[in-house]
Amino acid sequence: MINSKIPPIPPLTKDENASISPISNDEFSSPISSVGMGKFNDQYYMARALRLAKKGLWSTEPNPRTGCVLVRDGEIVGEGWHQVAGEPHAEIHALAMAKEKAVEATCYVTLEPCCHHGRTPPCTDALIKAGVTRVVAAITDPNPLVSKKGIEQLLKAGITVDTGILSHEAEQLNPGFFMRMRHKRPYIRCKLAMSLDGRTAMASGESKWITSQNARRDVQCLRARSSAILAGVGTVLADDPQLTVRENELSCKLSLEKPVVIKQPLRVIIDTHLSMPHDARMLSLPGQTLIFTASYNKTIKGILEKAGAIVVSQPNQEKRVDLPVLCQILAEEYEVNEVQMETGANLSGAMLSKGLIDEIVIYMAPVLMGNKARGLFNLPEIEHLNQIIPLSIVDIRAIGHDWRITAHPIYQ
Ligand code: AOF
Ligand code: ZN
Repeated sequence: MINSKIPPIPPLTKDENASISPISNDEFSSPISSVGMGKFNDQYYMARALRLAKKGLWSTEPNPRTGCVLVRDGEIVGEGWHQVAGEPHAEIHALAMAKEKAVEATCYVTLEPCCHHGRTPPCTDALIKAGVTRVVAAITDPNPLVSKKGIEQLLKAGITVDTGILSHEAEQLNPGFFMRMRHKRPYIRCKLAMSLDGRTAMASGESKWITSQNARRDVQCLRARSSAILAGVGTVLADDPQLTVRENELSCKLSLEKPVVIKQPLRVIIDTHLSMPHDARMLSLPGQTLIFTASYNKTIKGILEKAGAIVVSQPNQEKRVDLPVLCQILAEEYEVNEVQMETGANLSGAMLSKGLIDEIVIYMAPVLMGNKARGLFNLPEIEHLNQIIPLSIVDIRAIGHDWRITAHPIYQ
């Protein structure tokens, strides 16, 4: 029986669900453990821990979204989720709820418990001290400070540890954290709006409002889960965009338990020649703007820095911004997990041809723009069919009158 004192997790709303990266068809492919088979098995409790973890979609970065459920004698005695970096981890919330009932309980947690002193003390110590006898972790932590060491500590303390339950889902919930820890770069999602005939802007560059307001509200949710938004200076010069998350425009509910000021994603502008206007609207908005340039012009750099921007000169041999290095800097110096690209066809094409785009989210509006209009990705190097980039489509759904297609490029 589930303890009636534990409030049920409210189901995700349709919109909340839609803004979470789709889970593939093999959602329930992880093995079911022979331990804990009864009315509710390990998978059941881990699925619940994952649902709790999803509540942290908007707020935990740079930390991973993590959930925890404590079960004793078939009864849920505590549960929690990591809400904000610097605050207690999921296990600590669950232990606080369970109090003495944590003794001899099983802890279901979506990530290997940490064993290091970061912004908070180690969860392994807290679990050992509380008398938990079994830990089921969906997946090992890719953070080298923790990886497998958390499990080792628990085993040393005589705790039974099982892993591999819904591990795929636990990783999918944290694509940026896993990418940053494993490959020292963020997970990059490229958002595009296009007509039914695959055009994204008129020949003049005019491109505002191809899709409906519903789609734009959905984009706000993707922004809200991102650590950074990437755009080219051309977009700044044409539209003077804000590139912010605006709470009143979100179609999803942020599942925060207390009122907090929304953390604005870092705004990253690629600006080869430093043509960013010093009075660009985003420079006076909450949040930070980071300009990557190939220029070393100290005077303009000084003006932009005075206007509030951080300017990083990072040219490659062709005197353009070095995109792979930019990604590495975002991960290593700014702890950026997920990047949302909102760029034109040139930058989108350049990022794609360097294999730097992990996910493409296309909003397709029921309009035709004609063949003079611009395409999605400028890829001049593609001339033959054997060079085309295949996509694996993982989700298609209607967003108002538009369609949203989510796909992963398959780089050969
Ligand atoms: C857990 N449970 O809920 C989370 C974990 O600076 P700190 O103390 O917040 O530690 C951050 C690291 O802890 C993070 O990089 C990741 O390795 C782990 N996250 N671990 O046991 C949690 N969020
Ligand atoms: Zn921890």
